[in-house]
Amino acid sequence: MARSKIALIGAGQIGGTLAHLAGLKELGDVVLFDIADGIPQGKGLDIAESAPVNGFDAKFSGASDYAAIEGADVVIVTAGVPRKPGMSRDDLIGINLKVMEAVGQGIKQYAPDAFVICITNPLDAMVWALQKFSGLPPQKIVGMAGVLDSARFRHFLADEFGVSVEDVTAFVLGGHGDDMVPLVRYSTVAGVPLPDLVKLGWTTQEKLDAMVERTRKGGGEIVNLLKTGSAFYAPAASAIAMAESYLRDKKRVLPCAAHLSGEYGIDGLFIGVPIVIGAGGVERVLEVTFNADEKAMFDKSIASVKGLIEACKGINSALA
Ligand code: A3D
Repeated sequence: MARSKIALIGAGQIGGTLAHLAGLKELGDVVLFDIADGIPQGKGLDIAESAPVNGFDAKFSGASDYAAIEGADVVIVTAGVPRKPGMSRDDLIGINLKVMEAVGQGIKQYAPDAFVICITNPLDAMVWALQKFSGLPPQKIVGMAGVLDSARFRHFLADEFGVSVEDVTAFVLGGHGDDMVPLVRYSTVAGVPLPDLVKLGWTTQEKLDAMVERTRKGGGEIVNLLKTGSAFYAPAASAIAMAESYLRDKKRVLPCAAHLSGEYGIDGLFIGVPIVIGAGGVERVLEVTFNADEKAMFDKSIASVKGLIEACKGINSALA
């Protein structure tokens, strides 16, 4: 069987890390695409030269012409600009919306059958716009945010409890903004929900609340430390987990920004919810029930996403 083809649109910090991880996991041959000529070619060659040492077989190439992504099975989009200290994700909307238009046209022309994972911020609006520009079926395009936000929460929890990250599950839903919704009731250590662990004295409610808040601001914490860009190792690892679930038909249940058609009472938006990713793309949306507090947080997050969509429509009349 021929190797899968993975196209990475954007060969910056996340794009380069994605290429390296795709190689280490032997997910397929990788094409890096970027408008900055030389960067995708250079990173591709550098990673190819690491393959003999790490013992993986895959081809890596760099390009600045969309024809190179032709026939890709998976496309992961990081093209655009990241935030700098003092910026919110929403400040990126004007520049990155234009980038999504170009990327959408490239995908439409050369990789209309791909499973597309968007990472560019502001995530929930950019994946919505990319679906419109590319014309992809909604079940073949998702946004990466929930896996990352949940991983941040899992890291904080595992650290607090002194247990393996493997035994901590967490769900962070809603939009990928500071009002994202970490669902404490649905997050567990080996199946034991966090509220029960508070009762057992494993942590206090105050500490748990602080970890929830740190998760919400997790992206900003890294931006403030790096000063020149945003997180890239954990975002890349998260998108690779999603790509792997599609390419290997693993049917993992992952929180992702998926197109909703009535689920959660939402129609036509991409919102972070648990989905099953398999060979069919988004194969199923898992609808969890919310209590009143969770519903209020979710609704607030949805309102923010709707505001961003309206802003996109205001910038580009083709989206209205
Ligand atoms: P960076 O290292 O700047 O890479 C972006 C790359 O995109 C650069 O190499 C640019 O040359 C390239 N680029 C710009 N315009 C185009 C274009 N029209 N076509 C092709 N390539 C282009 O950024 P990064 O990799 O750190 O981050 C990429 C994006 O991911 C940013 O928008 C971040 O805000 C976003 N991000 C999202 C998350 C989520 O959890 C959703 C997390 C971290 C970063």
